[in-house]
Amino acid sequence: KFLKNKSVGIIGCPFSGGQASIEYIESIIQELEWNVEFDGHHKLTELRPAEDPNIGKLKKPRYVSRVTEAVSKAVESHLKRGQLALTLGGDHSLALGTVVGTLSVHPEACLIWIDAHADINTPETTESGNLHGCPVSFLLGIAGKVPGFEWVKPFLKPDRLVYIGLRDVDRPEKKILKQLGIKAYSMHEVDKYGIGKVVEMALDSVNPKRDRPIHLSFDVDGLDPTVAPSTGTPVRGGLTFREGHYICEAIHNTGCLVSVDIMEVNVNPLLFDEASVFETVTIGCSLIRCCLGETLL
Ligand code: 4U7
Ligand code: MN
Ligand code: MN
Ligand code: MN
Repeated sequence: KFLKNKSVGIIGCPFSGGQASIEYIESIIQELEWNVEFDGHHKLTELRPAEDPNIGKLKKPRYVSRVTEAVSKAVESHLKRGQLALTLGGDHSLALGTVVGTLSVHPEACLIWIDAHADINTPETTESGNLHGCPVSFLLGIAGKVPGFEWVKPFLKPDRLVYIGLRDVDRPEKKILKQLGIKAYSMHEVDKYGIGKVVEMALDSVNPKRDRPIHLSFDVDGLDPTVAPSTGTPVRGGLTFREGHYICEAIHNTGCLVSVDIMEVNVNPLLFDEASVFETVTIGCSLIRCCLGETLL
């Protein structure tokens, strides 16, 4: 509905150890007869400032703000050319950039966030100071003023955001979700209703007429660690292999998908063994295929 042709622009974001094996992904997508534009991994480490002291509790604020701003421009440029924007990460703070990029081209877009975590801590509520736990608060405009992040606009409306897969939400995050009335389907609802019903309810809440562009931000830790082990903050009791794929298939079927993030895939051999990395990269690739319309039959 919103894309010009079967063309996908890949934005490779090796940031904080997150990388992805692009050659593999490219060949998968070509099998699907999508035209692939991949302009190489973005040289994000070059953006690291010489000095980057904490701002309040926030760690590496300047680095993150520069990287995410660059990523927002990359997403914007692919979308403006009518391509689907596919961002491979990397730290989930990158979604601050990808979502701003999507909203700047499609202000009507809604955001579907698949994650074990809500990533909605503010600079005040975060305990870890890690910005990958905060991107949603910046997107909603509730983060307050943090130097370097002035470029983060337009803001996302709370009723355009829905979560699936939550199971490790910090207490202050729960308060924010309640206060803003944000729709969230935790693993409890996935158990209770089944993934089919949950995805339908999620779409009904942010995209009732299926006429709004969709940005899907998929943190692989939304999946159970048994199927996506190489990720920094795994939490037991996650989405199964099929539940993850079903989400991508159903969202593809709306015809509204314009932008996809596959995030928190960590390929650092010092942190994870080869088999874990391979398994996680492989499931990432297969989620992408579903987002692009691969069907079982
Ligand atoms: B991810 C956490 F405290 N909430 O803020 C935090 F539990 O992008 C985790 O979803 C954040 O992987 C996880 O640091 C960020 C923590
Ligand atoms: Mn690009
Ligand atoms: Mn996340
Ligand atoms: Mn997470």
